[in-house]
Amino acid sequence: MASLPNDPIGSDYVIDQGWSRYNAADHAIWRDLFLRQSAMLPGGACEEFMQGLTGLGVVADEIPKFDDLNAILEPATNWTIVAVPGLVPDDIFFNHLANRRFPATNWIRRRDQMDYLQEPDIFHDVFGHVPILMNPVFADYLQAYGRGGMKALRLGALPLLARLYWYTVEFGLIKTDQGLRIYGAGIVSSRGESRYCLEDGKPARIGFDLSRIMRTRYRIDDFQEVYFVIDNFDQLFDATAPDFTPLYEQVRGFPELAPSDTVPGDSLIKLAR
Ligand code: HBI
Ligand code: FE
Repeated sequence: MASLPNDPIGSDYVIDQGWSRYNAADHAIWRDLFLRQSAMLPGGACEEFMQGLTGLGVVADEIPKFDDLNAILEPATNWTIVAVPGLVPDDIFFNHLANRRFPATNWIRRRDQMDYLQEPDIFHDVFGHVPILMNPVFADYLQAYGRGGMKALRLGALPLLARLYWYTVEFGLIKTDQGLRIYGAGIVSSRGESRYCLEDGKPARIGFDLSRIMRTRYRIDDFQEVYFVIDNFDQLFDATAPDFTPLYEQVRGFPELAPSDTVPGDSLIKLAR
């Protein structure tokens, strides 16, 4: 079906990045965000993220052009970045992921939003999410998540599946021989939380457990009170490969957990001191 003549977006919400419309102030905001987050990356972000960032050639100088990123990303893992105007409806979002397209917001935050903003902007989406898509296993995981999302919508299970996205794609930690490292985009793009999640004694860090994650509410207005830690990306992909239909039923039979709750069976990970 053809889109309406006055519909500038299209049914998939994809727009042109409009790179030439960024001004010097926009590029300067990108640069300042990039520089302060880069300072945290050594000893903070996981190796897969670092390799992705370097491999993509994302730098401080200016807001990246999606076409340039795609020229590297697509041959690497068959993902592409498409520009969208902001949050898109769930079904649209999942359809993009299921087709290995990452919808990235095309606008950048204002100076007074350097530390916090409620919606994703291009810095969160490109600096936070895209580098890890250079990793083949994570790339397959995010596609599987998109397929699972379309199914969860049909089953009325989106709130449960959204917790998996939150506690992995956005706020995931990974165990390495050098200690805990970050792979979640929400952390890696946040100045405060990138230190807090690895160093602060307050939040719990719990070994990855799919049904435990689906029972756990999350907060969007403050640093997390719990992080879930994977051993490696294969664990993430393998755990989420099966059909979730019976799991949703099982999880609905258990009480929900607050982010601050711990329960018997949690594998609590202590910080090395
Ligand atoms: N749209 N652009 C964009 N980015 C997201 O992360 C996003 C979205 N729409 C819906 C959505 N996320 C949620 O469905 C998931 O986080 C579960
Ligand atoms: Fe995000």
